[in-house]
Amino acid sequence: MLAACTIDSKKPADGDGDFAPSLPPAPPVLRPLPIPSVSTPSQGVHRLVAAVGSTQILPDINTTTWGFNGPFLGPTIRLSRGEDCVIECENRLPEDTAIHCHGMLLPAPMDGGPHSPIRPNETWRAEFRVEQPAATLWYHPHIHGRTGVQAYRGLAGMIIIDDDVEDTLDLPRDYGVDDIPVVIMDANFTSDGQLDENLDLTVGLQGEKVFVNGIVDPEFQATTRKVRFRLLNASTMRFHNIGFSDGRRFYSIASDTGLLGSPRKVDSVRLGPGERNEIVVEIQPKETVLLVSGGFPDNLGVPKGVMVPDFKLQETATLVTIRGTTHSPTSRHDDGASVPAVLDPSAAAPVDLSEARERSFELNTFEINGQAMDMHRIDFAIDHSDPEIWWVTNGNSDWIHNFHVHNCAFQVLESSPTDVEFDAYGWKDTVTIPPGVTVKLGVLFGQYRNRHYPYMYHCHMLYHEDQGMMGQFMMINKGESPELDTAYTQDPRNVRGLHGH
Ligand SMILES: [Cu+2]
Repeated sequence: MLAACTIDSKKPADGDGDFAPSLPPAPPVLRPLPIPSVSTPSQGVHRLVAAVGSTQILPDINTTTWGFNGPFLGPTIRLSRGEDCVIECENRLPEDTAIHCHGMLLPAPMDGGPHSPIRPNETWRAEFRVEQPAATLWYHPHIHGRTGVQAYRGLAGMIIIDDDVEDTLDLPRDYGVDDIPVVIMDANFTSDGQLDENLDLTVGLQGEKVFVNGIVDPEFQATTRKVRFRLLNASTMRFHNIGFSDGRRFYSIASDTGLLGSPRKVDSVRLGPGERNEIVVEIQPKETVLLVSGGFPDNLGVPKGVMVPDFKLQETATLVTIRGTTHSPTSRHDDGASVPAVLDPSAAAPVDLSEARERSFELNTFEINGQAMDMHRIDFAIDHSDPEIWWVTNGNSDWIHNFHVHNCAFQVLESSPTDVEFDAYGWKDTVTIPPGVTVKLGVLFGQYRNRHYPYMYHCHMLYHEDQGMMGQFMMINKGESPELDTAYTQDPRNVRGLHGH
């Protein structure tokens, strides 16, 4: 049995009051925070249609974007543990896509990775049983080489899993009222208000404008004192250090793949691309406070002057202006911002890794263990049902990477050597790895077997992933050997620019 997480000893104490962002001026025009609709299954099927549309990310400017069931982003898919679910996605885009449920434990053919392309005018179907705890997950494209630009254009949506443990806790859960999805993205705009897709060869598609649920400068009217925000960093490359304009403390209650064992009182949470965190904060009647991306005082370990301007690690942005109203009693959660002292006890239980197989991964721009992604190469196969220990090293001395593994949940057991703070609490599927740092992960996998379809592990900075920073593993039965039966090659004729060129 391993000792409990040792990472805490290297970090400042929780909520130590050092979150003090210098903020940009107050936004001039505020619009109500859009709340993505909740998908209603039709005859048991959650149906997504990916298509080109037009939306006003910036006020009064129509921008051509991509979305599911609408011009930008997609509906929130709400699922319950134990449920048999069906998700269908129709591709009305001018090029191939693929839809991956990020953080979901499911059979490899349902994983929606690069081997499950959806050709234009085709529909792809995923069927699986939800077999994991309550969590905030999301769905996004995963077509090899085009994931970054497709996500940048707006293809992303939230998935909320409910379960009996979460349901018994006194937490805000009235969707759109006191339980608020916060999908954070960024983009650059051309002079005529279109998405600027000029690729920066250092940082890919990373934007000056940061926006939430599809618009810049949103305003949220809090009608209860206790509000839960489900934070999703859906940026393709940008890291966010998220807190409040007055440095107030709040509770972090969940990480990527589920509730924490107990809440953490903090003044900021750090999210790399793809990561999630659920927070609960108290909002006073009639007050105004900003949810902000506050920048990283420690540059996430990136040496000053090297990549700092490019990665925007020092830049701040207002995410949401929050106003407390007079608190009409619309919710039972009107008793201040206390949260249960115990959330999910099983999340805190140590995992027996005494028999765990160990693997090592070294990340270097843009390779993993010295190899770039090859759709035809299976990097390794797992033929047992035990947890594994993965040692993941960022071999770059001045680049960050953000490591993600499909069909699993992991704990960050140790990290070395660093004084850099990054969010490594609870059960995760994606972890920031600062330059030169090694993390030790205790990994639990979904237990489906398939010798024809792989799962992916990759850097979730989507430009890095698209450049080949990805590998493939299979979950197979003992004695089997992997045999990829798809030799999917993207048809270059299907890859077009946003505006048809
Ligand atoms: Cu990377």
